[in-house]
Amino acid sequence: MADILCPYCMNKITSGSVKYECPNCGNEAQPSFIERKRHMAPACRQPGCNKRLATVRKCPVCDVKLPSDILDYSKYLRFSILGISGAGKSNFLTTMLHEMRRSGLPWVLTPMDSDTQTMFRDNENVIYNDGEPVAATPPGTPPQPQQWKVQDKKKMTNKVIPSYSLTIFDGAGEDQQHIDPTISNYISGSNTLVILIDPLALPGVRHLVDPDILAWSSARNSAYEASADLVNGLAQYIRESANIKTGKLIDKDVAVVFTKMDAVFDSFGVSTVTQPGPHAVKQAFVKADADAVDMEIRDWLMRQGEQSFLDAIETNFGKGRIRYFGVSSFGQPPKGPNQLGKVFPHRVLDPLMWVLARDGIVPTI
Ligand SMILES: Nc1nc2c(ncn2[C@@H]2O[C@H](COP(=O)(O)OP(=O)(O)OP(=O)(O)O)[C@@H](O)[C@H]2O)c(=O)[nH]1
Ligand SMILES: [Mg+2]
Ligand SMILES: [Zn+2]
Ligand SMILES: [Zn+2]
Repeated sequence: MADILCPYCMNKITSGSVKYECPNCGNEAQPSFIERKRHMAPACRQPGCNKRLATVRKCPVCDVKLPSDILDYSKYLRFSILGISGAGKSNFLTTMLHEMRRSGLPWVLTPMDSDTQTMFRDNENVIYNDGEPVAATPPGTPPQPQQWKVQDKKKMTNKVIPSYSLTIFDGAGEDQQHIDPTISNYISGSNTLVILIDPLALPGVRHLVDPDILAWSSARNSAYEASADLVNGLAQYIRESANIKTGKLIDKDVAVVFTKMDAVFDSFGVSTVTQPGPHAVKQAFVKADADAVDMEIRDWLMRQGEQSFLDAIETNFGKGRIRYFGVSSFGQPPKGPNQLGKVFPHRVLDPLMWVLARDGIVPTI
């Protein structure tokens, strides 16, 4: 069976350890061997409950109520958005989910719980109706896991649609002094990390950008003296979270995603990364396109004197497991402080399509 993590505390759950509770009397009910095997709710044997089914499933570690279909997903995907404060995580997450939902792709995304639905709707309204960027996440907010269900309409057989659970954390990586134990479990259990980098925080890049656009695109002054410090800080956070010794490579696939690309498009000239991504149209992860983008971003960093950024990524994550992406959540720079022009997200689906392709859900062509 697929390896399940509790969506709330990220501890491992198996079909043998999940707790069943009676919705009538609140007592725990023990399933039989067969019931366990078939993920069936056991009957409550308390007097007065009349063998009513104990349908409430709870996490054996944190005791929180689990989605009722938690044992039925074919795969558990983890998409964690890591990045320092102001990197553009919340705006990226919102536009990525919005695009995925309206793209007409056969992978249908639905919120698994009401918190996820509310959080997404509120942020979506801010960007698409109010024309403003999502506000900075208040410091100290515990990172909340968003729970999405991904259903693969293309692989429907006998009226059964394969479903995957997708957990997304917005907020990991900010507070490098205090590692959140939930995120820690999550990062340890993720094969792929998605690291968001604000290109405007890199000293070699800032000078390319108009001062107004720079001001409207940075929540706080997030400039770094040296780009290697930014990477090393994030890598240290990942090491502490996932218990990886200093000096040892972080053995995971990594998407390094440059946000706010609209502010630096001019310095790319004629290129692939400034063109819309082809993955949604092709309903597949187009490897040649992603390879071209990866190359262009590496070249561009070199041209801006940012070899130290590339080196810092390589010394922490190794050579072969990194892929660079370039996205813009808004598609063009803001028009003023807290004021967006028309929003047409650029390539925001690329990293997600890669992650889904890694898990064999989206085909690679
Ligand atoms: N030009 C431009 N600016 C962007 C883009 N995405 C985000 N920004 C700006 O970057 C700032 C930070 O974005 P957020 O999404 O709040 O970043 P975050 O990583 O969630 O930051 P915290 O919540 O503070 O940790 C905001 O002022 C946005 O206006 C983009 O695609 N283009
Ligand atoms: Mg945020
Ligand atoms: Zn009962
Ligand atoms: Zn739990």
